[in-house]
Amino acid sequence: MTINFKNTMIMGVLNITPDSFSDGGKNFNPATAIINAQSMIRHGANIIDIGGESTRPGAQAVSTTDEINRVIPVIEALRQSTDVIISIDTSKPEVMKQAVKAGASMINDVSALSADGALEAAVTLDVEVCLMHRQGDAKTMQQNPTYTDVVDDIKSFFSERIQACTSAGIAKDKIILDPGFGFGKTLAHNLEILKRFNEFKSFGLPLLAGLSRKSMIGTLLNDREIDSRVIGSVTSAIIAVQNGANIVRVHDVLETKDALTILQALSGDKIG
Ligand code: YH5
Repeated sequence: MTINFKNTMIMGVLNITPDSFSDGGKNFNPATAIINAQSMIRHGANIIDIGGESTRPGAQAVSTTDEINRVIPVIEALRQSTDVIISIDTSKPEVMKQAVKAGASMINDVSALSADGALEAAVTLDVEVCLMHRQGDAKTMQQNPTYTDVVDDIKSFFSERIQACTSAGIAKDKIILDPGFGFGKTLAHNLEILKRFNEFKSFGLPLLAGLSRKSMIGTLLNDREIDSRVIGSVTSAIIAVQNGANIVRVHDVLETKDALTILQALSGDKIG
């Protein structure tokens, strides 16, 4: 399968961690992870985003070796059994290299290739890269996020990172942009980003939206617990697509696919 941004794509989340707060570490065993990935593919996922490090505030940092040992067997097994696009969710250059060697064709980096050696790794690997915006680091980002204008500030960040990538030798048409819902943003910031999502279209690049199960949905639904945020998550994904998102990163693939199918019937857009 190849990436075709004319169609809306579903990216299914596969966390290979013992402590993920969105899915409770259910994929820590590689065999279970593969079964869950195959089920997301059956349900309509076009991309599987595989991550071995939790972004949870205060989560244990994971060593490069541990991260590699978690994700590589799953990438290899999926590569052998499916033609789905495999995305590696990491900020570490060595993990990017091993993952692409094992069959990944996309890098999803919540730190937008800012680690030492990450830009260089992405140039050599010549795969799609998703640049996500984040204010602050995992520990501090929710303490007091501040912006002059949240959308304009994120657009300035995108300009700077696109420039850094293209100067390093990454082809512009390999870049995907993501404003990073929940990463150093208040509820008001997240809502403004969702409402004005279309403004990120000005770069002429594909846009990714990750809202699934996040705190903003829990807060809007009166502190709803994580596994009862499905309808809120699907609704948010649909709004993001209507406002210009090309890829939605979700935990609940079947439900999101159904909603996108209804939207497609109205708009004539293709899905997948
Ligand atoms: C994203 O938006 N997000 S990991 C907290 C939750 C539920 C889910 C409190 N990686 C993104 O999914 N990569 C993550 O409940 C991402 N864009 C991209 N590109 C956070 C997450 C989550 C956090």
